[in-house]
Amino acid sequence: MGFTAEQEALVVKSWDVMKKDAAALGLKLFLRIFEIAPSARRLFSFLRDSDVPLDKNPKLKAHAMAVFVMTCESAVQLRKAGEVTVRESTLKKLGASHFKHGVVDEHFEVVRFSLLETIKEAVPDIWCPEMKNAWGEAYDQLVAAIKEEMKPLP
Ligand code: HEM
Ligand code: ISQ
Repeated sequence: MGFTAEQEALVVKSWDVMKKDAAALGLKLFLRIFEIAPSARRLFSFLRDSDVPLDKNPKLKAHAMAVFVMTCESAVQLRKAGEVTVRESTLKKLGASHFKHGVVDEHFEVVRFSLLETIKEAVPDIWCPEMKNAWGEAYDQLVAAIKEEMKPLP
């Protein structure tokens, strides 16, 4: 199925509303993930090596933002190019680092579910099945591109 201009607009519109609350959203996303998969916490070095509470962790927001921003960008590219065109070197790096940190299929599912729930709570007034599909599809295609590169860097 191709990605339409309407789907792109749904993703971009909701991200525009959400980004001013980026810090709170990022925290919510992490909390949701660890509620479902507590063991995933150990994967993140900046959480593992730190005793400060999650909401005080300086790196947490930036990391959570990467997932929102890259999924949103993926939606824009899918509409324009019909495929995820994150720079080749970036995808290789993402694939290699997620491979190295021990990320597996189940983790991608937990993050997908958590991401969609977080967005739903952030934009309840405009949330609809089409919006859920658009974010879900953009995420799936981005993940597929990352998974293709999930091997050690040469
Ligand atoms: C690191 C994006 C899915 C766990 C990162 C980084 C980015 C990123 C940009 C930092 C740069 C790097 O280390 O390569 C994404 C995107 C995802 C995704 C766009 C899906 C669309 C996941 C999933 C997990 C995960 C499903 C597992 C729960 C990690 C870990 C790191 C990381 C453990 C390293 C953190 C550290 O520095 O210790 N991710 N990620 N990621 N990601 Fe993801
Ligand atoms: C995946 N990779 C890096 C950071 C993340 C933050 C929140 C949810 C998923 C993530």
